[in-house]
Amino acid sequence: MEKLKEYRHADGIATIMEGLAEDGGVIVRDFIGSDLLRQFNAELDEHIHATDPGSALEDREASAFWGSRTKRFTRLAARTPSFAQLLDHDLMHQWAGHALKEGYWLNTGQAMIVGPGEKGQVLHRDIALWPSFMEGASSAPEAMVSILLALSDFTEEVGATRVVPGSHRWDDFKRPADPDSYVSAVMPAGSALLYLGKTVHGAGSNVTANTWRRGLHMSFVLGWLTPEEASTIAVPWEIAKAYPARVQQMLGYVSPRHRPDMEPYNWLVDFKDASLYLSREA
Ligand SMILES: O=C(O)CCC(=O)C(=O)O
Ligand SMILES: [Fe+2]
Repeated sequence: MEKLKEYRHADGIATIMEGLAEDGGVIVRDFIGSDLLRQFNAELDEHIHATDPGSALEDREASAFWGSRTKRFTRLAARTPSFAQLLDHDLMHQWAGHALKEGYWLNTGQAMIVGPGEKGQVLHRDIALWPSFMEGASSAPEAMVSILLALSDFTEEVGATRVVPGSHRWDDFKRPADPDSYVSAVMPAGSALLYLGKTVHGAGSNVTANTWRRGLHMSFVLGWLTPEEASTIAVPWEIAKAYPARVQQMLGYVSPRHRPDMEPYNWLVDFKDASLYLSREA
């Protein structure tokens, strides 16, 4: 396989999910429109400038994962209103609604800005954040849906994300991936790589002299799993209260439900939906 399957936003989620079931990762062109793309990049500029490349963590393994010439930061819904728009993306919610039937919320939103000279990231599965799901391998329930949004053109040279097609269907997730078995998600800005938590992937190497690759990761996870990012702490209610209800729910200001028509069972305040407590405070 030389290229990932490519769809357009207008193809609809049912068709896109067929490709995802097969390969574990597909490209959707025009995932966001040109206005949002421009606005997003403008809002991110100051934060990219203010962030140093390299890991915030001392741990060597973490540094190898994070890279030394990559800028990463989170708290995106507090820093960029554009991210709140992305959190409300209909196609993303159609997908999450099908894949994560017991309810879902935001796992994390991260800017991943790969700089010149960065080496290829170690290939990995994001679902490794919840070790029991690695044990269950392909037979574990679907727990996570992710995108890597291209905010600048993703070429082989700037470090387009690498994907190992079909790796979500392996029955042993301890089996190491052949380092050359990947396909690069080459795509123009505004497109997104859609991939599963079980799919082996990693950032590519940036061999350019001075071109930064602007990528943005957003993932949703089952509502009964603890997300990577503590969104209710990262994004104060003073900011979140202006956002639509679905965005507030992604951030944890509305309690996740096992089904939309059910009362929530977890992430409660006084046994009730967290949002009721907030409205009482108001
Ligand atoms: O930046 C990329 O292309 C992928 C990064 C990634 O997979 C991660 O940090 O988990
Ligand atoms: Fe990853």
